[in-house]
Amino acid sequence: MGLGIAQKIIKAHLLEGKMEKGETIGIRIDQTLTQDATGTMVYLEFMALGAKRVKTQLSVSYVDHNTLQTTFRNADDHLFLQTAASKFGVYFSRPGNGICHQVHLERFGVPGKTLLGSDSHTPTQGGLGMLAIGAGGLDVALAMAGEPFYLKMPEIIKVELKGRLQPFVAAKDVILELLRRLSVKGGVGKIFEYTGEGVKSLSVPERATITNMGAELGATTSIFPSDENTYRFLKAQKRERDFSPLQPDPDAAYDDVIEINLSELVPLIAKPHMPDNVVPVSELEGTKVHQVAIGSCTNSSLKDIMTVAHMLKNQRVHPSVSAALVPGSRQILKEISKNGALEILVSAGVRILESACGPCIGMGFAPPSKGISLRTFNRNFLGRSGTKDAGIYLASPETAAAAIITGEITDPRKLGIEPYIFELPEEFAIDDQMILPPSPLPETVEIRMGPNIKPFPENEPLGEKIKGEVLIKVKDDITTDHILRGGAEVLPLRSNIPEISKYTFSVIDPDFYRRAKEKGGGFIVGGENYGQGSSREHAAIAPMYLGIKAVLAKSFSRIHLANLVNFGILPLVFENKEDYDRIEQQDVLEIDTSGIDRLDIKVKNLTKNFEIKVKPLLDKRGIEIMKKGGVLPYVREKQREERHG
Ligand code: MIC
Ligand code: SF4
Repeated sequence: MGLGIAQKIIKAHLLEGKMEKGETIGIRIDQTLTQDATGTMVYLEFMALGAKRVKTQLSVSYVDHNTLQTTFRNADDHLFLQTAASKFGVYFSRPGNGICHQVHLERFGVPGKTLLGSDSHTPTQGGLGMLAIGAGGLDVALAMAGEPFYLKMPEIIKVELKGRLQPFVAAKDVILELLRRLSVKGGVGKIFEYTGEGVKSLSVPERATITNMGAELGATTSIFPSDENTYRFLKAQKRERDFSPLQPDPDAAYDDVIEINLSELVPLIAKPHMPDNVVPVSELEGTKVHQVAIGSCTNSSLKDIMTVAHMLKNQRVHPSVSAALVPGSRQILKEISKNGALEILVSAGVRILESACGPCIGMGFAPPSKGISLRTFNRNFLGRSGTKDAGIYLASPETAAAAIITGEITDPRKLGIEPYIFELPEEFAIDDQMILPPSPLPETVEIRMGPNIKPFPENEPLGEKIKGEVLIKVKDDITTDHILRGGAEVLPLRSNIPEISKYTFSVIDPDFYRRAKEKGGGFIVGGENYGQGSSREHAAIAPMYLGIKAVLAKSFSRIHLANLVNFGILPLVFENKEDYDRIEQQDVLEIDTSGIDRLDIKVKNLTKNFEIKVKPLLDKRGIEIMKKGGVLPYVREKQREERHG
């Protein structure tokens, strides 16, 4: 039986385990990527591992999430990241150079290689035919130190694309259609591999929009073949040497097949507060819009921005709309300043923001109270924009531009505008001066650590009997934004766990921190897909710091599950989902872990006097990690043993 693209890459990088669905495998990581909001922890962890220089082929540290520098904290983080990168052998993309995924696509992604990134949208590089996976910071630190990356061999889903997109229907609508069909849980434990005739009509940035937002399906990653379009894109980046073709074998076997006819798609939109709450734009036509934002790692490519500029030519921003545009990278900003698109956008009245994540992670441009904001982003979770009672809608740049003109949700096909045909430039405006190479003399580099950078706390080994209260019980699809939100108030505290832990669950339960402190820790009870969304390991570290010993849930998201294990928090799934209904906040539970080696964990609800049947989501390595109190002590001990033969 032949292999698909993902299997081919995994096979070529397999270090441990069998490439069989559900088996734990360890793969070699060629490249890593970090961003500032998760990156400070990654480099602190790298140091805690005793590592000196990265062992990957390439590692890049980006500053894109928090570039506001409202106080010394943020600027200190940047300086720490810059000096750490220089010392450890990591390229450093300075603030202002662009969003990590966009810049990586332009300058570093290579078909056929593996990439591990401390950001959930790392799969963006799947648009280039790379096997790119988002992970918690500690897993990225380990990969930088040369350790394999461990995951469960995912199912591989073939997405067969037929036909071609019609005018004003965009790549964004392809992934919104998948979200509509499959939901935010639909991709957990899966890789989506795109094939079929329709692939040829999609450029690399369009493919990257689709693989980027595959993260919202909960997928491990998404990947496209590497073909002539990939070559053309790399050539325009003067990187044709990085090209290699990659196609599935004709008889490749897949676990499932999904078919999408691109010709039949219509403009789609996700309603508040989940990316899978998708309906056709036509259903919401006439809804008044207060603000429109174009940008984020999903939709800030040159094509996206040129499309918007084309639609806004000789138009003006509707007086009741505030419109902002975030170019994905400095390269794109240079390109649109050269080709006249910037002039069109500014003339129309669009506000131009710095090339960074910006409003996508709540760093500025919050909507007004009860406002409606239409964004080309990938996430519309409650409160993420900075305004809890605002309604965030997600759509394509075409649909966003239509709303900028009319002031309301509008099907872009109805405006009578000529469709835009994007031509990839022969050569992009390449300029790498804001990417600093690492120092050739690392011993001379001093790492600068400002007062906001605190060493991260470590956990203790799991006790045999753990007693405590259920501190919070939450519903299905709780995101890491619910657990530990982003935004301008919280992001500067990412290097300071004692401080950031005060915001744990603050979006849904402002009293959580006080309770956790008062009770000296306890347990969390979750519904399905607990911890979906971002890769931020702070959503595990802060609860660990507050003494959370276990999370009982109906199911977990992949990255958050790995983060919980990495920090020694026991992940338990209910064997009978009805037991979820029988537990209440404040119930006292007792967990007996003495049978952990046999995966036999006993949980008693002492308040209601019944036994809760659970299954720990641990493989062999996971069991050992739990016994040591987290992956850091586990790896350190392994290294010690290796040194002593
Ligand atoms: C996000 O989109 O939620 C983020 C901010 O990029 C996160 C990373 C983080 O929390 O720092 C992600 O997607 O992993
Ligand atoms: Fe940045 Fe938003 Fe992309 Fe996350 S989703 S990397 S915050 S642009």
